[in-house]
Amino acid sequence: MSRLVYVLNGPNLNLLGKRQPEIYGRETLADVERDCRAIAAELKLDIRFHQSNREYEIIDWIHEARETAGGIVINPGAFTHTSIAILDALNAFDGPIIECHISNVHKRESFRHHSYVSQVASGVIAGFGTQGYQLSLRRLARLLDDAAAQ
Ligand code: CA2
Repeated sequence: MSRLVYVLNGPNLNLLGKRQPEIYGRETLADVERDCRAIAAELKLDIRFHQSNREYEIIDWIHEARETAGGIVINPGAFTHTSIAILDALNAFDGPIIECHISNVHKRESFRHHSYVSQVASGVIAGFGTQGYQLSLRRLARLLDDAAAQ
């Protein structure tokens, strides 16, 4: 199985570290990408790291991942709670998917408590801050290792 992993980020995550630090922390998305690349090197994963405010772009990256990648880490942002289209795209992906949220969505407004993505995710992480991305990559590496050993 491919050790290429897509790390996908949804709307407004480009603002990370620039607003609402009490919820999302002070790290920017560039910091998150740097940390992901460092841990990916340790785990011998290759990563493609993307962010978009456009639903179709995220869907296109998921379709691309179908052809090339072994796994996906996705923080769909607010699309988590609204997008059947992203769910459908993820349903067509064969490898493990980790859903990652910076904040603890369950401690927040009730509209953040439901995720369309969770039903296709191997695992969900929320409330670990931006460290959640590193933990997601660790889990994905383990799942890819286990699948390779089967
Ligand atoms: O906790 C998360 O990671 C979320 O996916 C973030 C989304 C939110 O809609 C989800 O319910 C939970 C929002 C991302 C917005 O990111 C910002 C970062 C800094 C300033 C403003 C927005």
